[in-house]
Amino acid sequence: MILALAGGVGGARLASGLAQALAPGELAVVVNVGDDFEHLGLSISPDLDTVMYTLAGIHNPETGWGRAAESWHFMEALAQIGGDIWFRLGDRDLAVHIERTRRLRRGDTLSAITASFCARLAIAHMVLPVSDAPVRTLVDTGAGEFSFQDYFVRQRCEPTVTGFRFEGAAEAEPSAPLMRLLETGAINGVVICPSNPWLSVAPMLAVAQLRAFIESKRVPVVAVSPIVAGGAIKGPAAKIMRELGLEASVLGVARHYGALVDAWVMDMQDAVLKPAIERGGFAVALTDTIMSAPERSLNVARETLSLMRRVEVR
Ligand code: FO1
Repeated sequence: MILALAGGVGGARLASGLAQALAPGELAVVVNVGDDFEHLGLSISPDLDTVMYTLAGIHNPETGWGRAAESWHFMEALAQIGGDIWFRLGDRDLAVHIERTRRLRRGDTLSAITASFCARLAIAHMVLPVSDAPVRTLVDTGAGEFSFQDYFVRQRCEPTVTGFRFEGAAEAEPSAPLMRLLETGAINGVVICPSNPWLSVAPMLAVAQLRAFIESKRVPVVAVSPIVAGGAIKGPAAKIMRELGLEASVLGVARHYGALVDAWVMDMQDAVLKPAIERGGFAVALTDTIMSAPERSLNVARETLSLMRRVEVR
């Protein structure tokens, strides 16, 4: 079984490629919960929903988040009566937040709720929140500390980032189904998806048992670069790197993950950086990593799995 660590849009796209390449039972997608928050009395899990909608083929391809064929009557009616509309919840999407909130209140775990939704949406692979207990990303900036969605959506990632905190991570354990996978030796390899290393992957690696499993080097770890030609495909990864004084390139990301990763899938546009990555001791595959269509996601997934097999036999 392959364990794929995924955050938002980039993670969901590679997860959908891996889901096409692997048989049911061969893939578990571990998803960031650092973006989760309570809003309008509802429990919102944006990255879980992005992965779930993408794997079910009902995602909004323009925004990357939310559902396709969405309508916005709720938001319009909320605006009319002076409600909070900075975070947009579509009518269909709302059903998931309302039902998740109801089940959490009656005591179901986030992992059980996610499994149940995924089964109803005919998703054949496992989708696992990294933890059932809350982990909340807080962003330190020159303008003060923001909760994740406040920084990301309300402030449009404009404040200059100086650091991060993952509240709850020190106490959080892997969710029960993830713990079972880590303990049973079912995992043959780990894929770090091209999700934001600081905002999406770091909150997952802050869960000690998951990090320890990856660090134990029992299985090969392959990462797909979220930075192509000095920029992020989507989102603020390159901006954050520059603000933290790091080089916004695949090389900068490789230095950030260091020995946690064994091999890199990087974009052909960055071919000049391949020798520098290899000098760091990493195996490298060059391919077109822009996953703008399902067949492109499948190609990146196949390259990733084939690189993983090469690393395994080293
Ligand atoms: N991102 C935005 O930039 N603006 C929004 O209004 C917004 C609403 C939203 C609703 C449901 C959901 O699951 C995700 C939503 N996102 C929105 C994305 C969310 O902020 C994610 O945390 C980021 O995409 C990071 O992965």
